[in-house]
Amino acid sequence: MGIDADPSDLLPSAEPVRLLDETGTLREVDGFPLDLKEDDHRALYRWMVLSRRVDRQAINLQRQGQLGVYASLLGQEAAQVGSAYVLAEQDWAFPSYREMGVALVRGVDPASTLHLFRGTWFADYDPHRHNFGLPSIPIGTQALHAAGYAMAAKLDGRDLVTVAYFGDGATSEGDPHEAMNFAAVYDAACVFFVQNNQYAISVPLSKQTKAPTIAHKAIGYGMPGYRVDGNDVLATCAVMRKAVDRARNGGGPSLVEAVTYRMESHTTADDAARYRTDEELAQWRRRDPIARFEAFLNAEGLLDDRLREEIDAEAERLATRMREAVYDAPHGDPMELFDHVYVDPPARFAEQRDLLRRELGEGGAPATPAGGEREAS
Ligand SMILES: Cc1ncc(C[n+]2csc(CCOP(=O)(O)OP(=O)(O)O)c2C)c(N)n1
Repeated sequence: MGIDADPSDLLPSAEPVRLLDETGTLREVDGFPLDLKEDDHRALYRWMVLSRRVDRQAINLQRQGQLGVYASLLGQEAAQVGSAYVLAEQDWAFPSYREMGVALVRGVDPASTLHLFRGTWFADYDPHRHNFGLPSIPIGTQALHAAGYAMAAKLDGRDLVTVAYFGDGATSEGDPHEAMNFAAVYDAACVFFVQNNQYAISVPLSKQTKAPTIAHKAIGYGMPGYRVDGNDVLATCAVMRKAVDRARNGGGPSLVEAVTYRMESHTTADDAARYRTDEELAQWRRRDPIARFEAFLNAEGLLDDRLREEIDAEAERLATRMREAVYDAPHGDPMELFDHVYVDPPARFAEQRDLLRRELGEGGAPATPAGGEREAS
């Protein structure tokens, strides 16, 4: 930003950018042009339907005892697909644990993301093949990865943009703050994409921040903040296109707040009925991102029964592959927990490894821990 620039240019619009109203009618907005062809519309629809199906499959696998836990994206399909769709092949996405839709668009086999949730292995895909980072469970840490990667890419003269995906709750943590500050100071080609799904587990947004909106925080870092209707896939594409182009052209980072809603519980281990009302849920159900886009496609004559059937059949094939890959997948050797952690393990680390080895016993099955031997944790 030049010294004469008006800081208020960094502020988000009063209302989230929205191109499709709740009935699916398109109204273009100045400053956020759509550069999508008919095939792009069909592709966006396809990715959203596939995302919803693989998400449902993952929940079912957890309910069948095949996954330890799973974090659903239901309701966030437009935010995830729209934001990932505008990325170029060389760009990088750094996800949290909720980004199955982004994974799909980056070409990651959804089955391979599930080993994390089963506990068989961290992940079964090569991040460098898809430019899609490993899921971060510690909240917000991936923002640092995205900022650092973009800073390093700039030093190396590589043309790429990184996107950090995190939630509204993560904005209360230190890591996203440090990431946004450094990215801005170093003009890193990084977009911070916040899916504001209204809750951090049971903590509502009102208890998360006193800022008028999450996007307003951007001005504090000296970067533009955009606010978009995250249940509108076209608006998400248009806003992300602006932020990504800006980063690619050397304009530095931006913060994009996609206003959306998590329709499921936080994870399969949570019961959202304890802190949300039926009225609130019904209100957001009316803003369903797929139904809204489908209404638009129908009105434009871009969707027919044949295409719908093709996409549904592809979704079923994906779901079948997920079941086959995950069902009763063998667990690895628990001792691997200690591999690749230290070059020179400290003594305490070696003691813990020996303790686990003793607990597992000869056959690999966990032995009953001997009371005196277990360390307090
Ligand atoms: C560093 C850290 N602190 C706390 C947690 C526990 N935790 C798991 S999910 C979560 C809420 C995250 O909410 P948000 O960032 O809004 O993302 P969402 O899950 O809604 O997508 C918390 C606090 C954690 N995983 N990592």
